[in-house]
Amino acid sequence: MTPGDPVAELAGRMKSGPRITVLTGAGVSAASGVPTFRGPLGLWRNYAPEQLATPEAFRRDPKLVWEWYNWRRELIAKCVPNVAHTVLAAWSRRYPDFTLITQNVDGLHEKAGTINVVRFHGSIWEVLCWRRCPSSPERWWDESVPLPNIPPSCPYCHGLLRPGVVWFGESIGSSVLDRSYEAVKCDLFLTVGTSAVVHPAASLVAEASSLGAFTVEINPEATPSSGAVDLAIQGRAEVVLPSVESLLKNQEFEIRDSRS
Ligand code: BV8
Repeated sequence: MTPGDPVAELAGRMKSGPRITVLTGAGVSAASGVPTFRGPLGLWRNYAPEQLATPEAFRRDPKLVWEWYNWRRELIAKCVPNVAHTVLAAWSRRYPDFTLITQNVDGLHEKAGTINVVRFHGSIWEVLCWRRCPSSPERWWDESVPLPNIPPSCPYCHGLLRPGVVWFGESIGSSVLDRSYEAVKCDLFLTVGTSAVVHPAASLVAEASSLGAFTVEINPEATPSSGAVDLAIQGRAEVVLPSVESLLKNQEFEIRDSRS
């Protein structure tokens, strides 16, 4: 461990088996081939996500919005978790008090075997009736690729379906917020692969810090959080996370693996 090496510092803080909470964004899925929102590939037919991921856009043109989601579902269905996902999945099973809060809707953390995932913005693989018809469940899983019809119909009332994600201008689910605000009471808070511009997800780092967590950012670029965290590691998730893991492995320490 060279002194001043941020990767070694992070590994050093993990070896005691602290309470760990990780917040992830689109950057964690970049190596899997899922385009990030605000990167060069973030546009679809020249629309920015903020123009399509809203109830107003859906009300105005449900077909266009579903074409965007269908395109993303088809793309994501071909993607597999990358080593950043698999390292986080291993940590979720190794550390007794570990929570992963993801802004991503792609489901790759769950596909990698991560447990205790909080889906802060929902899932692209869930749907619900747009008008919440009384005979339909609150939401349900639908992995059909491509969608049989665009826009898809509710099988219970034959009205519109909507994607099971949180749109701009919509509130985060109360149980998701409760779990997240419980999880920020931790020793170590990592924010990985997020531009930290979407709230309230972006505020979780400051919340954790105010409660005494040591905060770490992993991102190849600076973000609005970079100046506020205790340790900013400039690098890609699929490089930094395995580097931390290999240091942890070489230090031959055992955390009570209560979840094997
Ligand atoms: C709400 C689901 C109450 C849909 C998404 C306070 C301040 C300012 C604004 C607001 C505020 N409070 C509320 C707002 C409004 C709004 C908001 O935040 N707007 C922003 C744009 C200014 N927030 C809301 O509306 C939220 N609701 O607050 O409810 C309310 C109600 C009414 C009115 C007001 C408030 C709901 C927001 C949820 C929106 N839904 N997604 C879908 O996916 O289709 S957000 C969308 O952005 C995705 O979920 C995404 O995860 C999220 C954040 O983006 P990132 O994940 O960070 O991705 P991005 O591309 O931006 O960045 C990628 C990063 O990765 C970069 O930093 C890059 O450097 C890095 N990277 C690249 N490669 C790698 C890498 N990192 C590591 N390794 C690599 N290899």
